[in-house]
Amino acid sequence: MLEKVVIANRGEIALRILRACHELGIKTVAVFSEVDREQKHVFLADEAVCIGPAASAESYLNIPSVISAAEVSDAVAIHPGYGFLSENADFAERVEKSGFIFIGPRAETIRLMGDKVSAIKTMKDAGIPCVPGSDGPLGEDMDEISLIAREIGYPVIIKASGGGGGRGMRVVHSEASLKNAISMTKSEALVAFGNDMVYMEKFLEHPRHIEIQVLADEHGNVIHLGERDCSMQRRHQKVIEEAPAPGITDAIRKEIGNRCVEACRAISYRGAGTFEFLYEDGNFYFIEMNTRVQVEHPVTEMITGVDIVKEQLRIANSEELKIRQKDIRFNGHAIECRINAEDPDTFMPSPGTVEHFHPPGGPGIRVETHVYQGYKIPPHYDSMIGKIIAHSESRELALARMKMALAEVVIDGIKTNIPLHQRLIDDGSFMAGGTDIHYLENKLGLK
Ligand code: MV4
Repeated sequence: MLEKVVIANRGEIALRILRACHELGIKTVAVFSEVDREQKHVFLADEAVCIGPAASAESYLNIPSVISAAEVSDAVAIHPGYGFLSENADFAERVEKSGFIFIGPRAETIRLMGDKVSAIKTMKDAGIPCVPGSDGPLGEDMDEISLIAREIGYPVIIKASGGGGGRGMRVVHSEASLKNAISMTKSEALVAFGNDMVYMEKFLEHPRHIEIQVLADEHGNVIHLGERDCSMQRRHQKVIEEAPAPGITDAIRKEIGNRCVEACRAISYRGAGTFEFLYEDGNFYFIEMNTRVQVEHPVTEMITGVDIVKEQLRIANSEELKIRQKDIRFNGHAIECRINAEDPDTFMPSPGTVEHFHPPGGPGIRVETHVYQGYKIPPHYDSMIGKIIAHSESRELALARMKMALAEVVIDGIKTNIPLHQRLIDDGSFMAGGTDIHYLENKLGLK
């Protein structure tokens, strides 16, 4: 097995990775910023290295600092978690050039998927259904572009190739506003991503966000672990995720899952990955691929029994996947609520000291958090402080377990979004299942 791994992240995912490493007998090196010494995983790691000041740009995003931590600790590999450097192809490349294993796909795969035009082209060629669109970057010829838009039919959406996750997009409802929308998106993209390439897609008005989890080893073995529904979101921040997605039958799952597996084979994908789709009127439309472990991976783990982070570590150790597709069974239903240190009404961050903390428990309840009583949540990072996952044999029972878990939690000293989760878990439409990506924002707007 890998001897020693640097955990290049913080918070709940750093703790999650540490637990997986220790289960596999791997030594861990925590890296932390000056305000992060008191984190739970820093105490539990075999070694810990301070990599710089509180500002992410000078610590968790500082490539030389993170690589130095691997050098001084004699580690063999670096796990990037999610966010920060996890999808930075230059980081992956420099990790490997420095003689360490990057726990994730090859740098060229990350680069390919980071550029959305090349990601979509690659996936379309590999047999993945995509949104009708320009099939490549938009050029200079407005007559040609107008023609494409007319063929697709309005509304269309202009997206920056360097964007993703909701950054750099503009919906266009008519030909009159097309030219201006393109030039605005291009100039914003140039500033934000250093690249003004844009492309066009049909704008789907009421889709759900459904994603497929895959695992691939470097020997050509690939499996899918089914789908997650992540439609419950606000401003591109997911709030609740679940698996399986309501209404997705075994036959549909098999069809789209196998296509993702085939696409991974076609590009010699390695590691854990997620195909993001918009799902509307019974059809899947690929939009992006994530080349990292995701926040919501536990819902998939609960229904499949597969430990995705341990699989990432084994794959990075050049092992063959031991699990075959025919061995994967989808068992029951899992729901995850992301707990944020924020005002439940204004969504403003609420950092501070956790004065009292009582996590929920009982059958089918899993808590992923680095928070403990007395822990001081710093204001410098994302407000997500943990996740509650409820698993049961049916969606209805998983919801009932989540409702109890949310009632049990005590977190004093800071504000959290738990009251929002309590409203959502009791919302008639959410209880029925299958709400679209606009549901939460509409509900909050009507309030
Ligand atoms: C879309 C779309 C509708 N039609 N593309 C937003 C995030 C990025 N991953 C892609 N996004 C969207 N792309 C077409 N052709 C609607 C969205 C979208 C969205 C997608 C997933 C989850 C939440 C969303 C919220 C608003 C818009």
